[in-house]
Amino acid sequence: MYTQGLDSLGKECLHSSASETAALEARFQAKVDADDKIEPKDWMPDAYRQTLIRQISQHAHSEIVGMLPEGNWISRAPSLRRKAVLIAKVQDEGGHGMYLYSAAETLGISRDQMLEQLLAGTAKYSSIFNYPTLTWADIGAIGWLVDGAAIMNQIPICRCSYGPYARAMVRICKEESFHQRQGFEIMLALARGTPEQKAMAQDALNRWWWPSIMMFGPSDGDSKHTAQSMRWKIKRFTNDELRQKFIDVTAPQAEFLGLTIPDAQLQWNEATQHYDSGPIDWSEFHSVLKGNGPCNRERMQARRNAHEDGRWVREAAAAYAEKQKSRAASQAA
Ligand code: BYC
Repeated sequence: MYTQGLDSLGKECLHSSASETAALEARFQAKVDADDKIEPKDWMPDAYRQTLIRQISQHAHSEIVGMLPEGNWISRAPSLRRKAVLIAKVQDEGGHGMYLYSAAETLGISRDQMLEQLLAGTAKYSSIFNYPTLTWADIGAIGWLVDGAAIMNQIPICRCSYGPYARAMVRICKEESFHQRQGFEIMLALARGTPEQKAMAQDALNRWWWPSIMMFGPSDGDSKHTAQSMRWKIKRFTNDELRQKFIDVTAPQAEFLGLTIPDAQLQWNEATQHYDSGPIDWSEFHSVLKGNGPCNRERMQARRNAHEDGRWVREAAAAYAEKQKSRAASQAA
């Protein structure tokens, strides 16, 4: 739907001289600097378009792949209430993926192309979803930490320079905030439960803490896209700034739960008014990105199977649309 009417994309500068392109670029950057939104039919540098396609499609894939670790627990949620809430949450993630694919389509890529890239393994999705959900407490930890990290990263994207992405993020963030609270509430129930339940909550925190910290991406010195994305106001904060904000809000929450964050160097620093924390094991992050995390293969196989299982639905929908089209054509004749 969104790709309709994009035929004019880039035509403006197709035959333009270097000086005309420079003028277009200057006008574009002035608009970004003034905090105006860039809309699909506006002229934009190709690198800006490609950066957005990369980031938004990776984000969409993350939402869809992110349904898998939690979906794993729908049939084993400990009560009907927990089951209903979890179903709603997983369904929300599917919806987020759909808004984000639609936002990316406004840039001139089709959903089929994005899915092909995911299934071929050429598009990334968040490292965090390559970890297993071993106990019910993991569902609490995902909501509390993973959705908590997601909100920290995504609230600033509501002010992203690209209009369709920014607007999609407003609704997504409202839902993410509910997700974070449901996770924290699961953790609170476990932390105030039996010693076994509290131990389960602590074990989940032990396993999810560092992957959640890594979710924010490489540290600023190693982040190849941050500087340009900040100039374009696609990103409003660097990876390290967001990571620090997350640690600062989450550490007191762990204390409230009576749980211990697995970082011996985590300590409030009165001088900086931030928490100091220990070093991140970047070798683990890079290994997960290369496809060698605990669940990378399983996640990709699940997506490929889902795509194959849905083939008959796509074919039936296409055949039905074709039938409607020829019926309308014969009636018009
Ligand atoms: N995992 O230069 P950098 C969710 C890649 S959904 C994998 O800093 P950038 C949720 C990065 O793509 C969570 N790859 O990049 C869903 C780049 O590779 P390429 C997803 C990562 O783009 C369901 C390279 O490393 N959130 O929360 O400036 C249930 C260099 O990095 C990761 C989003 O997608 C990673 N963690 O910054 C619950 C938010 N980190 O493309 C929750 C939108 C980095 O050059 N995305 N890479 O091959 C962003 O804000 C940014 O894209 C990132 C990375 C901060 C993630």
